[in-house]
Amino acid sequence: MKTVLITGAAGDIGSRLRKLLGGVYPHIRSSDIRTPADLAADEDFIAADLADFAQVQKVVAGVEGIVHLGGFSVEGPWETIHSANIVGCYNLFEAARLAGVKRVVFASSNHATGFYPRTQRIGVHVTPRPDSRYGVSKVFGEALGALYSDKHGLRVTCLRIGNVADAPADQRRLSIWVSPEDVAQLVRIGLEHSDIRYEIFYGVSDNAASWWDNSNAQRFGYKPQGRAEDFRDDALAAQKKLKPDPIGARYQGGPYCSAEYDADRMA
Ligand code: 15L
Repeated sequence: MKTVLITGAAGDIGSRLRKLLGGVYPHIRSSDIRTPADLAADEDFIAADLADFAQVQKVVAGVEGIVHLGGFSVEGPWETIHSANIVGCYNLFEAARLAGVKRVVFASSNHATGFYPRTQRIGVHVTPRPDSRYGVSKVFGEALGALYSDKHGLRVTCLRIGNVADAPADQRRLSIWVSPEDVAQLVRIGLEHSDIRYEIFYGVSDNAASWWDNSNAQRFGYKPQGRAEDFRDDALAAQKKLKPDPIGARYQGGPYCSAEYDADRMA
């Protein structure tokens, strides 16, 4: 893997991965709709709007692998999600196919399955239960990845990312937190492991309170180093300062579930 493209390179995960993967692959190209604030003079950066197919084609030309973090990374209005995450994701996979790209690692999200209750441990083969328009767009991306893998031979890895941060920010994050280094490890498996065809992994560290069975990632050699438990006291102290969210507290997706929630009205 000589040339790897990182989309969404100006975002938090993109900025971390540009650094963590910088010494791993000979050439990292990065792209985003906006220029990263910390862009170094020697970085190969091409600005592009994912909703514009011609711009996406320029960005993917000549790369072997793509880490697709680009798009809208939280819940938003349908027009925004549609353009950045539905049209944008389609453009990315289609441009990759036309350019002969070999592998894509797609940043899916825990919000693809956010409406599973916290009392249920889930693996990667569960029916999607998205908790937001954003979560629906991640289910769409996972489905596109399967299509491009099965029909066109692209090797695709979908990472259902929990929450990437230096430390878990609250009680929910004690279950879903993933260290930046562990995300980089998962990305490398997606870009390098010879047996990858189409796989889904949870992007989560070695958390005692995890809701996810990540044995599929372990099968490919994933050995998470981060442990949310090490930050337990701080996370629980931060939780005490948050407004109670009884609906969010029931479900894995937390506030993404309680936002706009009115299902009880139908009961
Ligand atoms: C996500 O998918 C978001 O990109 C991130 O900003 C967090 O909201 C995270 O989920 C989370 O669930 O904490």
